[in-house]
Amino acid sequence: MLAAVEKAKGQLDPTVIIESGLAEGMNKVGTLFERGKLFLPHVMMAADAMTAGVEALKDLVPESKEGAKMGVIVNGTVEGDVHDIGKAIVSTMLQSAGFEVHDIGRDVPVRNFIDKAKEVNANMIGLSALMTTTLQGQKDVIDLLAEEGMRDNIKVMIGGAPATQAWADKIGADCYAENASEAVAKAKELLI
Ligand code: B12
Repeated sequence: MLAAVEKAKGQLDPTVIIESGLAEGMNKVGTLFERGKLFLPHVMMAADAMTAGVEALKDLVPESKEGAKMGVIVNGTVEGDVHDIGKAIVSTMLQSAGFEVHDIGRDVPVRNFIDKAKEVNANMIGLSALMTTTLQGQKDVIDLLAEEGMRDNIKVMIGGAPATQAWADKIGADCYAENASEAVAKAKELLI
């Protein structure tokens, strides 16, 4: 897989390799897993390959010097949820679009999103959740932001396979994005 990434490196834009190559492959593995054709070890191997692929391309994704001017975004996967492949792609794409991105990882406690946002003076928080059971964590962060009196100053963008526009409306998020390209477009809409 890394050989394929190396081969594609010189010919395609790194964001295209990530979205149309690596993410597509991961989605296929997910579908086959759901149909019972592949098992957890296969998914884990694919996830490792995907992470290594994104890592190998990271240096090619330009880091913008304009970042702080376009907006500061704290991005993470909510508490109880270890899925971080899609979230990492979103972070990389936002960064390449020119935002200053602070990726705070996965299984992130509610409070840590707020603390990091304060620390870096964030304009937006991105919340990823890949399981129906962890979606609630997105609402918890929004509720705590309101409690801390920070809700008016910080936009919230949610994503992850079980998230929807209807869920975003229900919990009062500012936007929902289905994939990384849409996340970039919506962040631009809200922050620039
Ligand atoms: C890979 C994977 C894993 C890997 C994760 C590795 C990693 N480092 O992330 C491993 C093997 C560790 C794993 C573990 C588990 N998994 Co899993 N996993 C998957 C799988 C197959 C693919 C997810 C993925 O990476 N997709 C590829 C990426 C590129 O897509 P994506 O994540 O959707 O991200 C895109 C968009 O959603 C969006 N996006 C994502 N985040 C964000 C954030 C923002 C702000 C925005 C705007 C957009 C956005 O943009 C991304 C890029 O386009 C899914 C199945 C699926 N079809 O989703 C199951 C799935 C999510 N897992 C599932 C489960 C149940 C588990 C486990 C509980 C399994 C177990 N029994 O132990 C554990 C979870 C433990 C925990 N506490 O979290 C279930 C969840 C079911 C549910 N209730 O909703 C799924 C749906 C599989 C299934 N059908 O059963 N898993």
